[in-house]
Amino acid sequence: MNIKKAVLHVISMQLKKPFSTHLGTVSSREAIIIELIDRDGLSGFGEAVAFSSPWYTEETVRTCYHVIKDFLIPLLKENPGLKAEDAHILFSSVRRNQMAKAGLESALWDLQAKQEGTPLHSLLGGTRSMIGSGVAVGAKTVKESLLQIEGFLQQGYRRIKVKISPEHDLQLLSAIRKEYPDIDLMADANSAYTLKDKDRLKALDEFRLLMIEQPLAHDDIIDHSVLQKSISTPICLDESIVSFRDARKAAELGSCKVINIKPGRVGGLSESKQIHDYCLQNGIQVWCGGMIEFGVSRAHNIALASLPGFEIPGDISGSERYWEQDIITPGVTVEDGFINVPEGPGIGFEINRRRLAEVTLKEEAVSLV
Ligand code: OSB
Ligand code: MG
Repeated sequence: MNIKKAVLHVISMQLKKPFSTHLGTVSSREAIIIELIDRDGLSGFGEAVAFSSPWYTEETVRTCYHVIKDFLIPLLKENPGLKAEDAHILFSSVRRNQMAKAGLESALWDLQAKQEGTPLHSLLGGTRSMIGSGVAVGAKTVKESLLQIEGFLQQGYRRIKVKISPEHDLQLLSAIRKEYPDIDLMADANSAYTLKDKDRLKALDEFRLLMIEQPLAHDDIIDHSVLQKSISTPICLDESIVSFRDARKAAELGSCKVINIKPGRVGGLSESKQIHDYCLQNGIQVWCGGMIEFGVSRAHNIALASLPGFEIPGDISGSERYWEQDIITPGVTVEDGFINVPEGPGIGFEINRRRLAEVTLKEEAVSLV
């Protein structure tokens, strides 16, 4: 790919409003923007979506930085002829560290698409020109949740997701259903329950949720298979699926009917596509999850969600959902609940260099020649 150098931009931005789950609250977001520059001066961009602390997965911004700089970039340097579609095979000599791998792999995909003068969605096999957009609410009280839901529905979002835990699930969901009996609604538990809560989870069937996301432990697929047999709400797995192999096993065990695909969590776009293809053939629904990310990762998610299996609106909201000003220009916009898949080369959005500089904490260039 003729890559001359990599630049790691560590950035930080305040969220417009804090986002809460039962695990904690995110008020500001750090990330690494990975830029790969080729000999012709083209730049490909990726985003490592790990958080500052390991609350959602074991990775952090610092572990990603270390793994990308000290292990993955050296692999790239040794393999100058690498194609984006083969990067995940090359990176498999490093165990786990999915978000680090996905960040660098996504920059390779963007660069390769730009070198070929083609949009990323075409390179991935996308078939949609627009994708449905859903939004996740992370408010602390029922009142605040209802207020935010009203605002998001007015903005046209097509599917609402709320965070639940045993402390407020019935109260929150009954308040929402009272106000909005017919909206497409789902709940994400981020592992707030155990199998002991089976009856409580069974009671949620009455709310006609599209699905319940990750009710049980973050690393479980066995108990989920037991639970799925006793509730009618479809189970969607998020944290439990960190690879194609996990997806296959969960499907075979009947642990879920839906998988939330996040490229960061599964190690990149190739792995995401593999999970997508398998699920499409095996009757598992998929949708694209979110990581409170910046525009670079949002753009990669949009390209991925243009694949045929992504029929359920994902957690791909507009840039203004979280940010006063995103680092891409124009920002991602949602019109009538849909996002247009851009037709420009690569991710199809430009980097706003002024904004990037404004939010940069640290920048380091690494030579690949
Ligand atoms: O569990 O899907 C999740 C945000 C951060 C980490 C994990 C999750 C989430 C969300 C919101 O639910 C996704 C978004 O709006 O980007
Ligand atoms: Mg989730």
